[in-house]
Amino acid sequence: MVSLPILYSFRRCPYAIRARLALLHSNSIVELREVVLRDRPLSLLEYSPKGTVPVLVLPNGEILEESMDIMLWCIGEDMLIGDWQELVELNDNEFKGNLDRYKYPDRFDDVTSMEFHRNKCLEILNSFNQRLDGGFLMGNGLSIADLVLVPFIRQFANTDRGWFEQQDIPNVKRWMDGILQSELFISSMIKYDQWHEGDELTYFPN
Ligand SMILES: N[C@@H](CCC(=O)N[C@@H](CS)C(=O)NCC(=O)O)C(=O)O
Repeated sequence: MVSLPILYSFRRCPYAIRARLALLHSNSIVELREVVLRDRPLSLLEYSPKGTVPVLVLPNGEILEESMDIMLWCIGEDMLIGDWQELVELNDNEFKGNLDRYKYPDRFDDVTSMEFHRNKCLEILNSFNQRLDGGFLMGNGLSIADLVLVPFIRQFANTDRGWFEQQDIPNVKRWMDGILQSELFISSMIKYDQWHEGDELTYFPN
């Protein structure tokens, strides 16, 4: 029997979502271990003491403990187009930092105001709105940038849906809705029970 890579994942985590999107897009099959963050399995911490998800354990023993490493391990070269690295950098630092302060203002002691951080994110989305004229972040086809960013922009939109809907960023909304309604995204969000040591194998996709 061929052993599969093992993915430690958490359904709602935007980093895990982007890893699952890349795995699905590249037709990879993995063993899925659904993690509950407050009850992390010992084996996850043994493979990756930092304890974040996603983590991919390869059959050769190599451990990928960053979502971008998992994406780059599986995604096709044809998806690596344009200035995607700059967008990942912008998303993972400035956008995510402001998103967290907008969504969880009580968790930080450097929060100016919820509106301030929401507006910082909106400024970034305004710039995306222009580049989304062609339909996708890198023009007229899906690329790694779309898969990397969409889970975070979804989280931003869902923080206050009523407010988000009032914003004048039609291309962003069309782009996001198109991806969220795609079979790829829907398959990435299928629910799995929490994994426990000794459970039967669960495949992703199943
Ligand atoms: N840089 C990491 C970030 C992963 C991450 O922060 N995941 C969150 C869940 S969304 C997590 O595991 N948090 C638990 C913790 O930080 O202890 C990646 O890209 O994989």
